Amino acid sequence: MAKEFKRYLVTSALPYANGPVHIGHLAGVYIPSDIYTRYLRLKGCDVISVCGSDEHGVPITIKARKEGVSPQQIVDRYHELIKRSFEGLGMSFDIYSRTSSATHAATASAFFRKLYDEGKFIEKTSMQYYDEEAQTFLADRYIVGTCPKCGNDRAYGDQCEKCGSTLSPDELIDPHSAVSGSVPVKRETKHWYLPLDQYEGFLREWILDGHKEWKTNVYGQCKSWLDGGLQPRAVSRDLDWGIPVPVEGAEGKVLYVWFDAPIGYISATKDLTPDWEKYWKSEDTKMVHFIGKDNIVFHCIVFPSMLKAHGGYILPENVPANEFLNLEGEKISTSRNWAVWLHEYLEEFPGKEDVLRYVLCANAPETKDNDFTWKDFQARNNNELVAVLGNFVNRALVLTQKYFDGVVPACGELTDYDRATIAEVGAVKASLEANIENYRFREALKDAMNVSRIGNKYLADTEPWKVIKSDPERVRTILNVALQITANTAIAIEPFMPFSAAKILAMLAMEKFSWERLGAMDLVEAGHRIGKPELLFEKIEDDVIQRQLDKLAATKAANMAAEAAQHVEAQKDTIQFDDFQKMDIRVSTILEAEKVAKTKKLLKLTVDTGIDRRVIVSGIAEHFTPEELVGKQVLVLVNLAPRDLKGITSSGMILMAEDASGKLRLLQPSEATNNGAIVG
Ligand code: B3M
Ligand code: ZN
Repeated sequence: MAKEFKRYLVTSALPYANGPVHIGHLAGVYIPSDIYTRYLRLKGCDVISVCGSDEHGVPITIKARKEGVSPQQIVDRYHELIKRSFEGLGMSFDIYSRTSSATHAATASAFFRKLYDEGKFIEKTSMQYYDEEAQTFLADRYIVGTCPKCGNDRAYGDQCEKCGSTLSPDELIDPHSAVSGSVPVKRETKHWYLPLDQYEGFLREWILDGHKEWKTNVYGQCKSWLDGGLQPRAVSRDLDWGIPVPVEGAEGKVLYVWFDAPIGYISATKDLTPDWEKYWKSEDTKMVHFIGKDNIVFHCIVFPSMLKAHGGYILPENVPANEFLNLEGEKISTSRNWAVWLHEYLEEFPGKEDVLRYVLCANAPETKDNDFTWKDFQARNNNELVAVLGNFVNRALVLTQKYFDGVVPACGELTDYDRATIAEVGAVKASLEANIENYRFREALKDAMNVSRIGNKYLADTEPWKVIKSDPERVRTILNVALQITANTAIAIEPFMPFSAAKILAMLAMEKFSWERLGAMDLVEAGHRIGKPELLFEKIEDDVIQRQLDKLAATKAANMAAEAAQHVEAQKDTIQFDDFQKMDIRVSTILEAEKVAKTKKLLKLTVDTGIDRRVIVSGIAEHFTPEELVGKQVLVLVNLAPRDLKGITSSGMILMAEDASGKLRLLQPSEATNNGAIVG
């Protein structure tokens, strides 16, 4: 039999405060954790949900350096932005804390100190990359080079984002400093290591034998880490941003961000309640970590080993990590701005918080990477939220207003069909619960939507708008049943779409129901007066979606140009002065320009070279219109051997520059110059 727990501790990965939150974070971590927490709360469980900003680590100092501000300014900015946008989306954390807090510094320091005092660390001196120009050690992302596994030339000292491999700085080919670009030297430095190899036996037993129920992607990753053999891991870094290593002789050293960040869950709980220990130290607590797949090793291997080494803490009961969400077929990327940012969505789609929550849950990358597309977003809104959920609730309420003046009619005798419908609604609860409790949120959402699907079908089949003429008594029963289903809908969707659930309750003029009432048919009493019906969802038109697609297209174009700019062609072989002297280049004026018939690219230009008037055929028709060329001065290589193009003899070549995006530019003298002037 499954173990019974008295309380729940839900944690959600602490977002790095070096940028805003995007839909990938939401679908992978925060939407599922919020659904789970809201469900448990509705059930009346003792549950707390903790989260906060991860404010240490190299990504933050790199961002600060790039912008020329302090790391503190960066984390202050993004902590506020993330916190506000989470609230905007209805994330119901009991606390959203931050790892730059005093509580956290004290908690993480004490944690480290206990392990240190008890001899749980290995102290090791090693040679590490050092940037002599910037006078700093190069931890993690400060060192960049070529990935030995996939050849990506922008891999980091801790990870290659292209192939996903975990790396150490020593594995990088052609390492260089991300700070100064210089080639680093090696210098001796001392660090503390957690000997993970000593925890292998414990981890094998706890995960491989004890948690076979974990999601296959999570279990599989743990198994492959364990089978690969664990190594001691450094828990300190040479950096000036972080929690100082609380040991004498450790100046200039801070705790590694992945050592302090998970302890952030503990400090957040401390900030939330003086009773924090009952959540962290009692075997009656079920702790669940919601994370993305790139965090599995830290939450399943490293943090549990830390907790075990410390002693006195519980371990997670489950770590339902998700895979990644892509955007329009491409990997979401913060640096390439390929994302839908939460704070922008909230601004651009006010009142549509639940639409995003719905789409991201319906599409969550639970077992494999998945794709978010704006077309799918639109289709799900229009065909599911508007056409099913919104339509049903609206019909039930509007018909009650229309036929009974907004007063809930009494239920008369039930037909077999009514009874079958009621039974169907009643069956939703068990399935919905099993799905949420087993972290199958997509399936759970389908169950929740089923309530209104059943209601919609019920109204379509019973046709109260027709029956009202012949049998108004029957319509009382039909609408009573429909209103009970409406109230059930509000319960079922609350964990997923809290704003819409609250709207339905407001329209019913009812208070929130407890989860246990799901399936009941006496939720709304006869004689109760309902409120004013409003539309729950509105259709999203094509132009709204097109604007988002245009925005992405602009991002893509900007990225392509930026990437091209980084690839300047290598210099050609050396030539002698004589070689150069052979080229006769003259200032000339374009007198006439016309397209060459039956070609896409060719223009026939008549130019005055100062020497003569001649014809030059140039493959630039896709870049310039004939009109914009006429009258322009250009540079012409006049002694290029003539050649025939489409039956026209071309005598010379107009010089142009091709920019990073492939656009052509004319080269012109800076001021008007006589034709025939020699360039050299
Ligand atoms: N800051 C999130 C990330 O990898 C990382 C999670 C910490 S959870 C303790 O984006
Ligand atoms: Zn790689």
